[in-house]
Amino acid sequence: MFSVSFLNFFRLSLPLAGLLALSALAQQAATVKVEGAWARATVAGQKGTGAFMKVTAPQAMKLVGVSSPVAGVAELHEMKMDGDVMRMRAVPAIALPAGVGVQLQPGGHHLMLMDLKAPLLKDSQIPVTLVFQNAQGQTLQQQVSVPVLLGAPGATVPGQAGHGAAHKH
Ligand SMILES: [Cu+2]
Repeated sequence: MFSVSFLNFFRLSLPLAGLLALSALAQQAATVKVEGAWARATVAGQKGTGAFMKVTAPQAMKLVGVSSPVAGVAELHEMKMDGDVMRMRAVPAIALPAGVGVQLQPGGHHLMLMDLKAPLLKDSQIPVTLVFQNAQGQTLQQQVSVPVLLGAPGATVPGQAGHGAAHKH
């Protein structure tokens, strides 16, 4: 009797162990917190736009890539004042210190969606895949559904209202 029930237990526990291993992997790929994501709506003929969000990684890692099915090309960008001129350029990676919310925002680091296949319509949602590299060199991907808006949503990030007010353009 004991041997039969032990065998049944063994048969049941093997697939269960496999499922637990799979869910642990899935969780590892989804540990980065993304808040207040939005992409700027575009008009017909406009080929590029920016996407913005606050990204908080639980451990030090780097944002190393971005892609979206709505864009032929997607890059990590940085905006900087060069004398009196605001310039934008692609960067290979954006550092994410452990537990620190990094703002991707207009005027700073942002996600650039280019070669758009269709205008991004206000109040639609676009899928965006973020690619991270952790300290061990492993690549992790995370899918984000990003709302398309005309401008930054008001005070979506708690504690950042004053910051936003100080940076009106
Ligand atoms: Cu840009």
